[in-house]
Amino acid sequence: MKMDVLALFPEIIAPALQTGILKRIQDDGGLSVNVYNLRDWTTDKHKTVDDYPYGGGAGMILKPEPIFAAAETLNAESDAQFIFLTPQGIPLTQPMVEALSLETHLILICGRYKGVDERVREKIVTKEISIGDYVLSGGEIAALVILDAIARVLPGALGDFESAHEDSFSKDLLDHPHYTRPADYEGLKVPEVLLSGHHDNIKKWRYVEALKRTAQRRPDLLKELELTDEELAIVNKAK
Ligand code: 9D3
Repeated sequence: MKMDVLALFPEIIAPALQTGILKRIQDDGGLSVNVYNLRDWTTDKHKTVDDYPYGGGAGMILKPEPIFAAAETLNAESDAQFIFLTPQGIPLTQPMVEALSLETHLILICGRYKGVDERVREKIVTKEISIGDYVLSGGEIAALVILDAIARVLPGALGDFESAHEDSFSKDLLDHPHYTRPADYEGLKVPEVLLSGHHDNIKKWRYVEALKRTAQRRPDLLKELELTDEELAIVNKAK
């Protein structure tokens, strides 16, 4: 998979590509990322990327020319998906991340200021994505969120153990609690069942805790699941 990122502040994104899974998957050849400064596609001596909105009003608008010029260069093979990061986009979900991870070439366009000239949306953009209902100062951090989320689902990113051994039935629930040593930290004890070595009981305990936690914090997630009477009893008690 190839990803190009067009941004006014590429320095927000670049260092994160040099660490963790994002670095490893690039080193292993599973992902190729390039971050570009939109200013590099300007042609005037002041490297102008924005201008005042027609019709008036506060705030600046990203000019179409540098974005069209960058798009032409970066999409020489004409097979890329152009993703515009914007608060008006479809809210990002894990199924969207998984679908995007199957693409061969993504070009992420990061907005800044008030937005982008509408003709960019009409002629170039194939998908508009938001990362949630809060206001950022630009699309760079949203692009990084998408890069990170995609990188970790690419083949080879996690190592087979973690991905293959994730319990399939608990994947739509919040995580159960986790503990590590010591078994007694200043009187705070790890639940006995986890020390018992009884794997069926441990599995059951973890599932019940995940259900309870999901019922308390994210009841919306449970609406998607078909729960048994036993599971419903756990959920109703947790509320
Ligand atoms: C006046 C209306 N504002 C929208 C709430 C204008 C505006 C604010 C912030 C336009 C752009 C931005 C910058 N945000 C992004 O570029 C952005 C974003 C976000 O703010 N929240 C969630 N996802 C994203 S993706 C890109």
